[in-house]
Amino acid sequence: METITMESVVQDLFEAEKDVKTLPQFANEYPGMDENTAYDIQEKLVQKKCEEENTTVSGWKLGLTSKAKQQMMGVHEPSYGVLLKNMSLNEGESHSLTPFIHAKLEPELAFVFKKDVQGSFITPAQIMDATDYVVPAFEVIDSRFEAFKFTLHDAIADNSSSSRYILGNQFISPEKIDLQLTGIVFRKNGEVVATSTLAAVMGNPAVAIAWMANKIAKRNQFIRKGQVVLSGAITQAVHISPGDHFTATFDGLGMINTSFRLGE
Ligand code: OOG
Ligand code: MG
Repeated sequence: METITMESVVQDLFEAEKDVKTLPQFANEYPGMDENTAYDIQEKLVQKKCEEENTTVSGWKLGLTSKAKQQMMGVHEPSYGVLLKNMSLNEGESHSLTPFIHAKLEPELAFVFKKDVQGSFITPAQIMDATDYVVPAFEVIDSRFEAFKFTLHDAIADNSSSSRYILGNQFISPEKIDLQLTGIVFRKNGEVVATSTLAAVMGNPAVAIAWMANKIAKRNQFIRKGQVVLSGAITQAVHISPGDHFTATFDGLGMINTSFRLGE
């Protein structure tokens, strides 16, 4: 893809988010957009957001790490995106839906790192060793593409549909919980919308994080001390309507909750 085209794609994605409007999918328009180009676009988009929104990188997110999400989106492999400080929302509060196009919510497990994780053959055990604590999280995703429909490469360019993230307040060492069997109950307005266990995320969320560490190493990137990494959704994502209240209860890790409203 030519540099000039890439710049305009970055601009389109940036403006779509800012102006709360959708774009047609790129993949059909730019058949040459391979995975590497899609991550190039993501990198430029993140850089632009840091500059124009006066923010900095706070971590990473995995996408499409569970069968529920892959089937929902018709995609068969994971992706990653970058989290910024200004994407963080407080747990337990009500948030305005004004900045979102067609937001969805999904429960995830967040890993917060106490060491850098650098290298190309990172194992899940190294991820566990470098993790300070894990904490229940919600991710608000919002695709900049029409009808929330995209190819894997479209979504990668769009920073893996990232929008906001919410961390809970019960921190625990990953050694202290079972990273496969920990159960999750996801409720919307009091009704159970999904149940799962952490094994839904590639068998074990530490496997997903290790996958990402090795994937970003190919682009000379690494997880840094202090960064947060979202595992990828543990259940399917649920559309957010005004007035909705969500909770996710994690076995041994407590509950997180949040709600959404119209207006400011
Ligand atoms: C892509 C991002 C998916 C997850 O946790 O699976 C994601 C999408 O489905 O929009 O964040
Ligand atoms: Mg997610």
